[in-house]
Amino acid sequence: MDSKNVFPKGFLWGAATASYQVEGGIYNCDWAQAAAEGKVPVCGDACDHYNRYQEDFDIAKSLGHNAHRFSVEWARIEPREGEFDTEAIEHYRTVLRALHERGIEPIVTLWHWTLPIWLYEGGGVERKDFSKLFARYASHVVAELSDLCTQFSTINEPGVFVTHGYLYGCRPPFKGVRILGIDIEKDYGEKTSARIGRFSHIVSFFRVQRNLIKAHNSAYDAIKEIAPFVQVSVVKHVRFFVGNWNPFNKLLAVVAQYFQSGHFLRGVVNKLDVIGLNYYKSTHFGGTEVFDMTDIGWKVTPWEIYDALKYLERYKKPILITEAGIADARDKDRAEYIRKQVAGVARALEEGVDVRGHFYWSLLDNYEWDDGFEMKFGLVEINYETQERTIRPSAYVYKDLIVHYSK
Ligand code: IFM
Repeated sequence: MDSKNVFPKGFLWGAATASYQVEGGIYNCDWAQAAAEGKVPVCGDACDHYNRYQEDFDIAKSLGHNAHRFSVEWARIEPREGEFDTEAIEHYRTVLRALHERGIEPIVTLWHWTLPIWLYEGGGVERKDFSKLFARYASHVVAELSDLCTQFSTINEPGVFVTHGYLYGCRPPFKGVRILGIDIEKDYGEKTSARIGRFSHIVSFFRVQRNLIKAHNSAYDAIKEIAPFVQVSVVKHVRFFVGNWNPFNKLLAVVAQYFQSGHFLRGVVNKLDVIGLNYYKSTHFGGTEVFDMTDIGWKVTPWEIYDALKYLERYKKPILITEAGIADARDKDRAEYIRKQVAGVARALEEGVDVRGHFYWSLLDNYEWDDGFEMKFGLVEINYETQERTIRPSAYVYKDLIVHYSK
């Protein structure tokens, strides 16, 4: 390990989760409905984190984490349009207190993809008034929680939400795009028969893209009006694109980077205190290099988190790495992956990039959306039959890095 410590004092170290993927018992959202209709895998009890969060936070603390990112579930908080559930809010207040009791700083994501049924059936993100509905929900949550948490992210990975739901059509609302009889699909194959491929869905795709930008901006204003002291971020998945020596490939990389990340960020950059970076993969145009693959089929290039951070530097905002991780059921590559990833972050810090925290995805194995429970991203393995938690060896490697860099 490098002896020079470039990580600033107060750097946040931890892991992330998302409500639907870990809590269990959520049946009034679009994904639960899609599962009941056989369109996506059933989530059911997931990791039962809704009831076992104390045990899970004890584990996080034992692993040296001083911060934790999680999301609150819109369907629990606003189960009917305009009706806010006080018990759900009280639950999340208890969760926040449990983190504070362990000296763990929380960061809350307001919306990590799942929509309450009333909203989904009423048109979802395509609705004209989506941004108003989201801003009302976001400001309600912040009003209720901001005495216990001062870091809120509005939307998780807006780009992934819109491409999977409205281009590939493998996730709710399954609106795939078909052009001249050809389906635009996810690069590793379509997994659902629920997909409806139509040319007209291209209109929905652009409408949702626009509405997500509007929703973030409206939520930012609504939050700042009631709690100007909180830090508001958006969580952006940045896929790093690189072209080889060929000028055409270089140009392709610039254009792809703009459409994958730049377009959305340009739309929200004036209403952002912090940028959340989710980094998982890169695309090499024209390269011949062969890379190892993770269980989910993504190239193993953890060091390129450095390039993603350098790319985000242009927005001149502090950056939190809100997710970065590997699907690795046998835990054979995770330790090395984390080491290289953290080295990439250190390199960016050394060059002056303002990185404030690093959250590994994920604390626990969990429901990986249309891939169900097969993919294992967790520092902690979950036995879904017994709900037994087992800390993976790589989690201790992450702990050693945290201890080393927190000195
Ligand atoms: O599990 C997801 C998470 O919900 C959003 N970011 C990527 C993760 C791994 O695919």
